[in-house]
This record gives sequence, C-alpha cells and structure tokens, in this order.
Amino acid sequence: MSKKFCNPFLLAALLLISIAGHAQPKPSFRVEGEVLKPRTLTQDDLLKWKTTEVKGKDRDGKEHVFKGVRLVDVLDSAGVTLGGKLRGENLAKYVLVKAADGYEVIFSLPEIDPEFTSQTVLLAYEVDGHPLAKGEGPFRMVVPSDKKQARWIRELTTIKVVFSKE
Ligand SMILES: Nc1nc2c(c(=O)[nH]1)N[C@H]1C(S)=C(S)[C@@H](COP(=O)(O)O)O[C@H]1N2
Ligand SMILES: [Mo]
Repeated sequence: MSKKFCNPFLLAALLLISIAGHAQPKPSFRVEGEVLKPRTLTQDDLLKWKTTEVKGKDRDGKEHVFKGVRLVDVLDSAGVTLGGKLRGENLAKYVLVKAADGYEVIFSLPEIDPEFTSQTVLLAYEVDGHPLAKGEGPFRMVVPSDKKQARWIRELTTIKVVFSKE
C-alpha cells in the first residue's frame, strides 16, 4: 500500500463510504417457483427492459399513469411456460404474488399472456412521473382491467409460479 493510503483519516473515510454504500441494499423482488431461472430483480434491472405505461383508475377515483414493466416480461425473463408453451398441463400453473405485509393475490397465466389476452398486468415502479410512495412501492401491481383494485398489490416482494396439479 502506498504511503498516501496509510493516512488513518483517509482510511476511516474510505471505511465510512464503503459502509454507507452497503447499508441500503437496492430494493428488489424475487421470481421463483416453477421457473427455469429463479431470480432477484431490482429497479435497475427493470430499467434495462422495455417500459410500458398504462392508465388506471386508483382508489382515489382518478386516472393515473403508471410506468413499469409487463408482468409477462418478468415471467418470461425467468423462463415461464408462456406463448406457444402455454398449453396442456401448463395451464394448471398460476402466479402467486406476495407483499411485505403478507397480502397475497393470484393471476392465471392466460390472464397475463398476450397470446390469450389484450389486457396488461403491469409491475409498476412509477406513478405520474414519480417513484411509488413508501407503503405503496417500490413495486406495485397495476391491473387496469379489474374493476376493483384488490389485486393492485402494494409493496410487492415475491412472484411465485405454482403448479396446482398434485
Ligand atoms: N400489500 C397490500 N396490497 C394491497 C392490499 C393489502 O392489504 N396489502 N389491499 C388490496 C385491496 S383489498 C385494495 S381494495 C387495494 C386498495 O387498498 P387501499 O384502499 O388501502 O389503498 O389495495 C390492494 N393491495
Ligand atoms: Mo379491497
């Protein structure tokens, strides 16, 4: 080590910077279960993908613009049986989405797959140009085609593909 780096103040500063850098892990969610490639994804990962915007009426009764990635693209990146592979016994799989508070909702694969439906289920990280608020984000499901917002799960933590056949 060169003499310059033996300065105790400099060492302390470097140590503090490195602790600060690790103290706040990037928010992420898991994709797991019946998938070829289980993975943990952060917003940085999602920003590399095609973004989608959808309009939806939230519980305040007003329309908002939500930005994020399509749930189908998240599942596709983990190797889920979609598109041409979504037939036969694969139709007995469903998607279980879990939140930090223990709330859970499910989607069937045909509800998400564009070969079956023209609706978009969005994994959102922004609303009206702002990151989702604490207690809502950083990741939230937005399902504009549902007349009730019960599946608009806030603080999403896990997406698990489950095979319902015993
Ligand atoms: N994480 C989480 N998301 C959730 C819920 C919940 O309890 N936990 N409730 C759902 C229900 S039932 C509704 S109606 C909507 C709107 O809830 P809010 O009125 O509390 O905003 O959020 C949905 N998303
Ligand atoms: Mo609700």
